[in-house]
Amino acid sequence: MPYRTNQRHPFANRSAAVGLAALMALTAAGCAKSEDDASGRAESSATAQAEQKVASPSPGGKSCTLKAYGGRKIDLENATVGFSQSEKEANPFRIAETQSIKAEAERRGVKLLTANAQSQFSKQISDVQDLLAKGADLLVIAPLNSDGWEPVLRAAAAKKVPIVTIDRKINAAPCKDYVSFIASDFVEQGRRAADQMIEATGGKGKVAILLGSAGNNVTTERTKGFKDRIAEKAPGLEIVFEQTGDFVREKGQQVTEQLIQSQPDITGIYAENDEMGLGAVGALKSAGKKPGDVKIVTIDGTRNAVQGVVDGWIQGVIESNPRFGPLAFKTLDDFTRGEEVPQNVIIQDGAYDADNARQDIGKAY
Ligand code: GZL
Repeated sequence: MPYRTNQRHPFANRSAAVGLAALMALTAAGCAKSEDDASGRAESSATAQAEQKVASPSPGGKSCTLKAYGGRKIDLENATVGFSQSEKEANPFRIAETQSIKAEAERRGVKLLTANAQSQFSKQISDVQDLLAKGADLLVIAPLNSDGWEPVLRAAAAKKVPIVTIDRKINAAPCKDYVSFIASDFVEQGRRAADQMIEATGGKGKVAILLGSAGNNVTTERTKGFKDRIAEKAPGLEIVFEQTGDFVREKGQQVTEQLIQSQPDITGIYAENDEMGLGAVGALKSAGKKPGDVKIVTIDGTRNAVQGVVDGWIQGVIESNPRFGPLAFKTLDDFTRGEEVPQNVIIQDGAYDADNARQDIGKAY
């Protein structure tokens, strides 16, 4: 079974040209190999083949230019880019995301300043203020939360420093507070996870949801997509438990331990990221369960979770590709040269199940 993506016609509208340019840039950029100083792990050339591809460049086709944004002309080659990472690099999603940004900056010879908020929003706000103080001419932000960005937006606007946001959305005005937003379609990820859960359970039984952390669009959208799809396709699947595991493995394990006490006959667990899903596997192992006793579906596409599919503990993984480096820098490059960039770029994500996990694990991160 091929490595499947959420195929939609990628270039269906005016901004298709912009999206196509982004996609062509990705192809031209090739697959930057990179060493991750956080974990010292180099991405193999196989995984680099899973660089991001644009699915539909910008819903509604809106774009942004330097002129419309009101920025000053910047020569990217001589500029300093500041990158603000949200969560601690204990999660392979964050490690791969930071590694992709660093590798692309290095490949283009662009000076990069980085900061990591260690999953504390107040620190992310001060991190970005610090990057501005250190002279960042452009910012790439992976936001922890969707709200509370006003102080940063004001400070960046005062210095005419353009912002590109990746992964999670900030609730602010495109082409005014930030230039462009590059991300997955998280509602679609939830829908596809529901399809995998329906397939694994035959559409009947009791399902628990390990929710992501509160205060960001990823958790709300992955939950919405999953619930809507279950209601639409499998009314015989009852959602009997929802609790946050904060996107971390330890909490995913703790919550699952409570779950199997309160719901000993649970049929399936939908974990809104791999780390919590792997925590659930740990709890099930400790409780003496066997692979497949409880059907688990997760989202991210990390190496450990895909191995869990190979081993039968996890039935499906929907990819959330964190390799934003090429697209983020392509956006910065076009924007600073006065070209149109899409206000929203949605990337394609793959999926893994028992049919393709073993052959496609090289694409995991
Ligand atoms: C999704 C990203 C999520 C990952 C989690 O794009 O924001 O945050 O799915 C991470 O692993 O914590």
